[in-house]
Amino acid sequence: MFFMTFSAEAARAKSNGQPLVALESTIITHGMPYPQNVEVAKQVEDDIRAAGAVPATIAVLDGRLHIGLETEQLERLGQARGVAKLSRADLAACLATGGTGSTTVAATMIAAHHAGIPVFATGGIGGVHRGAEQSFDISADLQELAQTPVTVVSAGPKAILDIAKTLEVLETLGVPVIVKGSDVFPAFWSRQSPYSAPLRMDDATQIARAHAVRGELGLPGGQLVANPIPAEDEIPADQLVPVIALARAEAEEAGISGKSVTPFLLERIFEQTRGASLTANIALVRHNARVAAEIAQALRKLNA
Ligand code: PSU
Ligand code: MN
Repeated sequence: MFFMTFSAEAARAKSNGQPLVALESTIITHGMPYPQNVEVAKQVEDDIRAAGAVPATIAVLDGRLHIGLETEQLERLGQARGVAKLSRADLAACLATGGTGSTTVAATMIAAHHAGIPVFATGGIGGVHRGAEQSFDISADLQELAQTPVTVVSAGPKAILDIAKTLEVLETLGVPVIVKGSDVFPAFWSRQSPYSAPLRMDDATQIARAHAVRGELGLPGGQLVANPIPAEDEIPADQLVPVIALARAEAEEAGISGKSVTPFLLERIFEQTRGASLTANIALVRHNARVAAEIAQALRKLNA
């Protein structure tokens, strides 16, 4: 496609028929501070390689949709200031006007699907914000899961969101929410939320098969995999309650709205936990990358 560029590694993987795993870039530009963001992005790519798949970090640079970033492109994006945060609504506009932006879960799913990559690893997805009954703030990520056939491996939504409402909307939209290896729905930094797993699967092959069966049935949309953070890395949910409450109060005070809400809350939580949230975040993204690599390989075998 005239606006799409594959990295050398991703292009090679495509032509060799190797399994690829897509990675988003908003986590790099708006989700973690520099320089940890770049270190983590590289580490996660290495984790995917070590697990037998090929990483493709997705971003828009100077009007081109990159499927896989070269090291210097990743480093430049990680240090850039004022980069656009792209979702379904603004991805095409950014490409058309020669802009630069990082891709959210929604935009990364669109790009991955166009590039023929059915599996994508991230940390947390966007969802229904608390107070959405007033603000109407519901992430476009949820609609995207309902219409684009990509399996997204996350650690569940952060407790900055309304988890119960997020699960309700996903159910309404017909998105399969699969918890890997647990009967309890996880909440990002914590292994447990008060909610039970809508679906449970214990291995990557089952998840890959479910993805394939949906395709065979002609069902649109993808799957959300919620992969609980490893026990040794989790932060108990009660420790985060006051931190999240403060961050939300600050956001309200400062009149933050629209796509600035999620980055604002994430930054305040990182600051207030003095890096503890960041350490846990890194561990869970790496864990998700390994699981996504397994699913990508299982899908490859099914389609062989
Ligand atoms: N949640 C996180 N970390 C993130 C994001 C969400 O725990 O980095 C990012 C993802 O890119 C997600 C986006 O797609 O924020 C959702 O933003 P919004 O709520 O504005 O839709
Ligand atoms: Mn929003």
